[in-house]
Amino acid sequence: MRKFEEIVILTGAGISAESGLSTFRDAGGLWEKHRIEDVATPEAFARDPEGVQKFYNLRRRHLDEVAPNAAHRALARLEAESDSRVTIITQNVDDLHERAGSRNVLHMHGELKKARCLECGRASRWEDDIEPTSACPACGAAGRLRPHVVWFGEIPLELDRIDRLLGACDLFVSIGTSGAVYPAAGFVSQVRALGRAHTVELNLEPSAGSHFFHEARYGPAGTIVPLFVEELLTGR
Ligand code: BV8
Repeated sequence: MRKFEEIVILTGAGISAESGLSTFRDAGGLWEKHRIEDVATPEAFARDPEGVQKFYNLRRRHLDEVAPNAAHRALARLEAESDSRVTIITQNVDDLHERAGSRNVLHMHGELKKARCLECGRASRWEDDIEPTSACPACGAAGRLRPHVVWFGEIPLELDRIDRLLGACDLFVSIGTSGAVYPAAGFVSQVRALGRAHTVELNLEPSAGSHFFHEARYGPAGTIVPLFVEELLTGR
């Protein structure tokens, strides 16, 4: 394994599966009747704000009952011990990368533990349920808070910074994502088009974009990610 300078790691729901957080396939468990794309949308929030708030309140509460797994910890170890620059771009709205010790984390789809004010637009740290009467910590407006989460049809966060990271990386690793959701699913082909970076997929099974990767390893993230990180750090 050659020496890399700029490592960009894209993570999806699969990296948190062994921590006990549902991936989107079984998020249906919370919404057996709906597809996630139908309930995680601005239209769903306009139609049924209480229902959508409840979906996110349940998931935010559940975060306190789960812990990072060996895959999250391995990525934190890579950032701490490698002299390469390591950036995690996560599609996940959980806080498990941070709780494992990763510092350089970009949440392109937002975070369960933040609330965004429809009045002033500010996103504030938020640990509890968002209630109909909850007031914005920044401007005080009551009853105007939504989850700081990017829904289907909304533009992901920090796309300019992501573009720069993808343009500069010499190693792109995709972990635990089905490659079903854009623009995240298009990152690997964006990197390949530049012709510089080595690209690796670490997943339970081949994703929709597996053919774009130079290298792929399949198995549970909790097993294959620590092994991959060990190879990166020791060069063998
Ligand atoms: C946008 C926050 C415009 C919410 C999420 C038709 C064609 C192409 C695109 C579209 C289309 N129609 C609409 C679109 C656009 C749409 C989209 O892609 N739809 C899909 C469904 C077709 N995208 C959007 O709307 C995005 N916005 O396009 O704006 C734009 C874009 C750019 C520039 C200008 C304008 C916004 C999408 C964000 C939606 N919000 N999350 C919430 O969490 O509630 S998406 C949500 O699902 C996740 O964040 C994630 O991104 C996505 C997919 O989930 P994954 O993370 O991949 O998880 P999944 O369950 O799918 O897969 C799990 C994987 O893990 C599997 O592969 C499995 O094998 C593996 N696994 C399981 N266990 C393990 C494991 N791997 C390892 N170890 C294990 N133990």
